Amino acid sequence: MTKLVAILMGSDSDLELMKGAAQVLDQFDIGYEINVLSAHRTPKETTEYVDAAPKKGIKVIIAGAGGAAHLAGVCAAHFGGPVIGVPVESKALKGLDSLLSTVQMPPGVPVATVGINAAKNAGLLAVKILAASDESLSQKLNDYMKKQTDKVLEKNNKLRDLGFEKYLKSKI
Ligand code: RP5
Repeated sequence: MTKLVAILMGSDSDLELMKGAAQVLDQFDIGYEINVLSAHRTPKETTEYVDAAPKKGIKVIIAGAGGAAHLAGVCAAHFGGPVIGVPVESKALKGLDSLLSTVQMPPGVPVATVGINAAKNAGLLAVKILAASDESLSQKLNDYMKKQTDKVLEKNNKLRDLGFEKYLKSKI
């Protein structure tokens, strides 16, 4: 399977969260590589990896890091394609540091930043980017979105039928 997405993270401590992006890509049968590479602890290896990515066929990079989270920014500085940044929740500042470090890029070097810990959304955003030039993937995405809508409408019907008290009890 061609690997179209690179998932990077600053530490293996990010993996439990970042696997959410991989799981979404699995759902859509999109090939990916997954690596621990840090903007600060492995700067040389990180830039070498990102520089080599286009030749391997990588179209989108998802980069998750916490604290002084510069990984997505470094990727965006070296990669011509879209970079999606995942700010990973930090202990000291609950991820606000990660969010600001990831999202506040200088003009000319964009990082599409998702919410704190929103690895699943990063995966979905990668799918959407790839679906823009892939009709069959676009169809799969439409089906996925429709299922999501149907689930909410089903819950709403149940809420209307039962009333809120019975509905909440039925969820326990
Ligand atoms: C960042 O520092 C990583 O992305 C991680 O979120 C955070 C803590 O890393 P570890 O000390 O757990 O390796 O670089």
